[in-house]
Amino acid sequence: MTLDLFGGDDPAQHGRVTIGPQSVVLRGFALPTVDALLAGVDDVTAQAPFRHMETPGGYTMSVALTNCGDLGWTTDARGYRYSRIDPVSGQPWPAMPQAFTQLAQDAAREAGFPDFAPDACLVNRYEPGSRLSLHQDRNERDFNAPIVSVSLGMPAMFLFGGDDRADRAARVPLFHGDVVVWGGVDRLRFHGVMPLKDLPHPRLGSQRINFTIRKAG
Ligand code: MD6
Ligand code: FE
Repeated sequence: MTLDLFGGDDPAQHGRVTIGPQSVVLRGFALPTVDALLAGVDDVTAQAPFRHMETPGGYTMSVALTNCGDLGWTTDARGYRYSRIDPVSGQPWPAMPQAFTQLAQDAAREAGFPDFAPDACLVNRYEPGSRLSLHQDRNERDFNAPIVSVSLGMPAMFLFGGDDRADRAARVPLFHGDVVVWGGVDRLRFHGVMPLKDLPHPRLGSQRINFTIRKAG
């Protein structure tokens, strides 16, 4: 067993880690298509650059984000919502790269969700110190669909809690190429990301990219 917990591409970490009744980490599942996924991220961010959004509570998020697909998640002083239009450009969000849709459907099937038809993808960029406080993803219309989450670049400590904010959260390290799928009874569990350490990744340097593929509409 390797102790290289933050090494990223170590095949010894590959496999399937069950984190809930309908939640699984697929270690390294995205590695075979990482070139296409990163090209997709470049395409998307060329059209809809990463930005730091404001929360309804008046904080600026430490995570920078953008979207692709028919619907994109946004937050501002008026609240959280999905919209078809990027409020920065006034244009529709960039199309979902085929590599994202394919990976999401493959991972969802692997996790027991065979008919996943995503229409939205939220792309997050973390720098050292960026964090995401405990939250539920509940702006989507249909909680029957799972969410597929892809991690690239620096490792992060993911917090996977319960249905109540106060429930104890498990700590799940996520590495370059890992894919998390959760849905069903786990769909509304609280979760977050601890402040990122600066452990530069050979390919992406001092950043972590996470994108979550969803059915929002
Ligand atoms: C992240 N992920 O990993 C943040 N939400 O950077 C999420 O907030 C998330 O990974 C819903 C489903 C899967 C996720
Ligand atoms: Fe989330």
